[in-house]
Amino acid sequence: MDGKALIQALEEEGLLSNNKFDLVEIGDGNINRVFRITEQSGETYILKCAQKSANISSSIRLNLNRGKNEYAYLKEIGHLVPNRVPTVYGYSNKIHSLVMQDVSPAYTVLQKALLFGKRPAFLARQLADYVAVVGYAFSDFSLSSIKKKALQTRFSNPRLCELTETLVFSEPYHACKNNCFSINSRDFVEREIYSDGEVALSAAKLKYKFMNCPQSLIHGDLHFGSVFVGDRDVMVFDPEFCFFGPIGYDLGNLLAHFILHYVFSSAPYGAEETTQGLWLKQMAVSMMAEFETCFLQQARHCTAYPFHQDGFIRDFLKTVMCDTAGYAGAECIRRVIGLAKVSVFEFENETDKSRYETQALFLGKFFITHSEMFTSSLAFEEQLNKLLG
Ligand code: SR1
Ligand code: MG
Repeated sequence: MDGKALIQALEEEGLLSNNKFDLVEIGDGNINRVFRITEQSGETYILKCAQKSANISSSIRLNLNRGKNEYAYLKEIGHLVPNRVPTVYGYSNKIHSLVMQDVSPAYTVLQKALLFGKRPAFLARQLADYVAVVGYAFSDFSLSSIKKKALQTRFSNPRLCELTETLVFSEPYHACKNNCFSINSRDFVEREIYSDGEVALSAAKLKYKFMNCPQSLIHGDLHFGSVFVGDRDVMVFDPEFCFFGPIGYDLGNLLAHFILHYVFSSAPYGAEETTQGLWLKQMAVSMMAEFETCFLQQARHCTAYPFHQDGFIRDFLKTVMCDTAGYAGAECIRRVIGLAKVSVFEFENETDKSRYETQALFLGKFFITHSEMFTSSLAFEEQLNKLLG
């Protein structure tokens, strides 16, 4: 569909008023097309259009109505934490598109901001609070059983969950046509990932839990390309992979991207830790501590008998922490080996690229195979200090 047809469809559905618009494609996402609509008044909106096949690979076929989940998630979260997600104005069934708030230029995508050396002091705290508040609000600590089951049905997202199951937990662990990395990393990948039985077993456990653990409503793809950062706060966007799953999947994704940025920041300098690297490590450590604190604070007011017991809540939290370690490791591994890289990481030569890849894989492997040791934020602090730098 061309720009004119898109605008016409939105006008017919009452999602845009009869005005003059300009439409420019701005997206470079893996799956959807993204446009900026500018009204004559200068007011701008974002239009996110789903298509049948993914931009990154035409052989990946997806459901066209996936934006409906994203719309419903943004509405729910918008009520819970109003300034943490962009406002969504409507969903078009005709063109399978969302119309939402344009937060630029006040906000930029976190992964780019970090590469430009930005160090927002509030980052760890706000990200941790986001996951803790959403994770708690949609869990059995907070919702009635009936309401939670209804939401689970509402947010069942089978095709995008299946995509994650394949791209994150299956393909990176065996030689497969979608996998791609530096030729210099080949021996390492074959020896340390493809042929290691312990790695395969850990991947199986993480995948099974991802498929069978509806703890709460999760974003489902919470990497640094799904977070905007402004001068005072962050906003989370792009929740089309949302569903009821393990809370540690979201927190683990965030942790993985702190780790990947850490490794990237020091890759050209060998093992030397940079100032940016040190800051990223500290952020990762404080995110874990803040998550623990924020979750426990909310749980103090829990009245859902018998889940309200301190011992039960602390046990639950331990499990979330271990899951976080496992999913952080899995995210590090898939972004190096599998389809859908962290595209902003660029290397001038194969030696730097392979140094980055193997270090990220070493860490990813450690996290997935030792996840049970990460029972508290203190354990994360100890291990991150040992493993990084
Ligand atoms: C077909 S590519 C899909 C990937 O892009 C998204 O950002 C998710 O990470 C997903 O795994
Ligand atoms: Mg995305």
